[in-house]
Amino acid sequence: MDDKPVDKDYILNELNEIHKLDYNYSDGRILGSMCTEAHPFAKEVYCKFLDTNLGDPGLFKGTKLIENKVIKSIGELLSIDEPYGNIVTGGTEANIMAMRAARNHARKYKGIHDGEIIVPASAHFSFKKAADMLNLKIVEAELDENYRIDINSVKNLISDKTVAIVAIAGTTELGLIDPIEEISKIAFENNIYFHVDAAFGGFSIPFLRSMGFDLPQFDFSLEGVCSITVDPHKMGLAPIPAGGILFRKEEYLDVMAVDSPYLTVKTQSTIVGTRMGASSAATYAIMKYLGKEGYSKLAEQLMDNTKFLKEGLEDLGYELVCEPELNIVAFNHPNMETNVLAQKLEDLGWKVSVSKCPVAIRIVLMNHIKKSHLKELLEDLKEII
Ligand code: 0PR
Repeated sequence: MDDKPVDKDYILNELNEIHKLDYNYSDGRILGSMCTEAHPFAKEVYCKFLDTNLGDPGLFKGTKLIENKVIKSIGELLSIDEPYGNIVTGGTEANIMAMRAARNHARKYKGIHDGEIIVPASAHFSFKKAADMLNLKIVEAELDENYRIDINSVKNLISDKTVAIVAIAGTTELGLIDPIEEISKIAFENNIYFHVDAAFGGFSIPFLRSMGFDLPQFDFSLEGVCSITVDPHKMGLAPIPAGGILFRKEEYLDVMAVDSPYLTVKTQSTIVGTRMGASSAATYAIMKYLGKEGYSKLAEQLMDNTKFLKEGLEDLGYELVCEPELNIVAFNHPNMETNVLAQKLEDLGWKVSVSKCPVAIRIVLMNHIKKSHLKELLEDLKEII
């Protein structure tokens, strides 16, 4: 640290220089991100609430009210009238909270102390962190030939130690939706906590479904679903950080509550103590500002771009890994190693992402990737093939 104060302009210049090392969403070259540039209005509201702290909600009663309202609005999208939950830092924290609720619930009501969680092979790595932190064992369910969780594999893995089953609505690598209705039935019949990770799909599937897209049910309308992760900072156009965790019942928050003696509230169920109210305010603002109409338009437009890319790739002779269900396209060259293709694209300035299961180039068609960028990408891919 400097001994003496430094001039603002000097600091800003220095920071601007360093900031230039970052890629910009607006260049349309970031192909593998589930985040995108937040809506300007959401950013404006975020700044207004920067100092609010939901770790001590008695001091920020207004902001706490906003968090409750956001959770209720998201709940409405997910077919539940009275959800319980929080706006957290992202999908990772949301998934950790869900696994903590499941573990504590099973410990309290079933006496399970060395719990297992059944998680599809396609699950995001946040479940590995959750299992490690919560001392749970991950039991990996196989995928079927279409890269969705295999229902029989889940059935076979259920044991006396199972504290949770997880399924995904919008997988990280391929954007696929697991057969959540079927898994919900199995979980319900076996009285096992069922968590749906809709970090990516939660802000698009409800809108696409109401527009007539043929997508399966994934939300609280299925009686086995106990909690859902849904991230405003992915498809919700809210600024980072903004994740969402919604629970069906208050008891799932209660089993995580610890005493918080000197605060304005007696207990706290979140993992984080001091936590941002700005994320709730910004999410509230953008959801209200865009409305169902705005999100539907966005989701539809991104699906349109997805179709455009998919068809362009097929016309050029590239091989798609699966039929895209949401706005992710994964593909390979007919006879070039994926990593070689990825390197060629990197050399041409594209920031690509390679999926592991199966190995493929994976493009997440977020709002910053416009049709003009896709046309340029297809031109480059034409040269390569
Ligand atoms: N659940 C699913 C289904 C996810 O895809 C992700 C993140 C998470 C949970 C965890 O969310 P947070 O990262 O908010 O904690 N999926 C992407 C990933 O980690 C997110 C991402 C975002 C990747 C931006 C790249 C990137 O540039 O792979």
